[in-house]
Amino acid sequence: MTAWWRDSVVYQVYPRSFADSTGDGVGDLPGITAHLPYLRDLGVDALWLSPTYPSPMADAGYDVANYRDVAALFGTLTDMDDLLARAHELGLKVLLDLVPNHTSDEHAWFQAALAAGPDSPERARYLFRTGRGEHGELPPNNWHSAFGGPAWTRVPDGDGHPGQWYLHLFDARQPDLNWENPQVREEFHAVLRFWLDRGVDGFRVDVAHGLVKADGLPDDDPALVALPSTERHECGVPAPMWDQDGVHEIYRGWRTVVDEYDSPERVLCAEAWVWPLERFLRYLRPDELHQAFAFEFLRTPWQAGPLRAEVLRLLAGTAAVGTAPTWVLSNHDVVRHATRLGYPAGTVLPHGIRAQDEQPDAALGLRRARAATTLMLALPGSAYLYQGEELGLAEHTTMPDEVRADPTFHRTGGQVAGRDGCRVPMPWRADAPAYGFSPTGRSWLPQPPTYRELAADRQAGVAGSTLELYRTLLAGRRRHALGTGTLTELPGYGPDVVAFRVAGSAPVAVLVNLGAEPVELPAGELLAGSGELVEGRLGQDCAAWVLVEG
Ligand code: TEU
Repeated sequence: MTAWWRDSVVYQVYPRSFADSTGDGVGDLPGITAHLPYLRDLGVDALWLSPTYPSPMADAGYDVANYRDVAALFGTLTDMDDLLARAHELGLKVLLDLVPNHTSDEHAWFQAALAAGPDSPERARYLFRTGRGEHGELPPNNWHSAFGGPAWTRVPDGDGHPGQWYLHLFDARQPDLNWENPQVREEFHAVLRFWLDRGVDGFRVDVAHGLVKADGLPDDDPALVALPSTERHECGVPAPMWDQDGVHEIYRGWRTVVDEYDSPERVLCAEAWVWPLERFLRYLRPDELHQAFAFEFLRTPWQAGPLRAEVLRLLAGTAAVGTAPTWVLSNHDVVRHATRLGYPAGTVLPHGIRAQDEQPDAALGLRRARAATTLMLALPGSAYLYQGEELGLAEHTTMPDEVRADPTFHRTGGQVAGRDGCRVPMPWRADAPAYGFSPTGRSWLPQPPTYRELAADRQAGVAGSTLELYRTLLAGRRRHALGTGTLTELPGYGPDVVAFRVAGSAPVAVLVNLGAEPVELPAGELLAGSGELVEGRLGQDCAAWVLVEG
């Protein structure tokens, strides 16, 4: 039997913004639990919760102060147990977000490290170094934080004078752990067990490619060090802080722990921004992580050639290591695909969009986003959805700067808008306060007025709505076992058409038309379409599934 995760569709819940049960304007665990039937009805197999641990929220919870509890803002451990129990009752699996690269500066270990001073065992759990320069006044190396600014912060010594520096690849409030330290390794095995024992079905692994740093923390290439992190990854020159060979031993250890829990099997999914493909596939070897997000697919421009090539390349690559791809189009770190695709193909988007930036063509973006999802959900492998994409939500592109919370915005002195625009609370009911997100109408980030028409209650049961399209696709994918199917190219279509035959329990033709010329559909039953047909033919930026003859 195929392992459940091989073809699962996982829905990412961003807890702050999913559903607020208390009225404080921030989503919480009871809010999620109350909406689990919605996720069951949508037709997903599992949910992944972005971090809900105690945290000062300097990076929306990706700064963990205690790995064995729940933040009061989100609820209690009992609320988490209730969520797990209810999800399992409904046949849904639950993944948590594990953040192993760094802790919060409020974690007991970091506080102890500050108090203990240089050369102490407490500091050895992190990456403290003496600075360069005559008085140690310069950072130990030239690395940059992924959020902008230097990757080092200096702390005072016991006598109040400037002392050592510590490394943080992200915010200064997210000190990097030292994974060469056996205590760190033991601690994370124990954390895995803590949650697996409570019934959690797996973890998404944050910054999976960052845990091990090059020996001696050498300078990065000065010409490349300031590149945004994704560009730094794909430039082809190895970086001393990413994708070091030593990281794989850590995952082999985790796999051993996770494999002790086998009914049901538990899963580890890597967030690893790693290029080229051969390096990326190393994370997916049979004794390492089960899944790793196909970010290269997410980044593929809306053009038939590159899309076709990327699908085939990733299927072949993952097959060579005995697994299947993990497709994704949106998450809490990237501009939502309904907005991304509303710009001309090949546009290099800034990290977040502001009112003064060029605005997307919203209708075009939504049309293409629906087509992109129609393609993705037909593909063999697993797929991750990000909350709200099933409603066709766009990025909030005109959010006032005063309300932004992403440290990227603040660390770049407002140069980079950051990720708040994709993290806006969900619209559930068009006519309720905060569109049903919160009983008091409060919302930690403002919702744009366009969310009203997109509210879940406006779309449920409405033929042709994005919500119903997702339901149809998820049901069809399940019925025809497309996730475990085999994919071949369908011959006979022009260069602007992506055309595949996916043979699950029955053969399904999947077509995406990226050209201006309408395309004839193959004979068979039309299972799903992302847009209206034009005289029976597939229009531009539309996709369809057709159940074809054997
Ligand atoms: O993201 C890690 C990561 O490398 C990027 O997606 C990052 O958000 C981007 O480069 C910023 O410029 C993960 C989480 O998904 C993200 O939300 C966290 O902020 C980050 O780790 C730190 O934990």
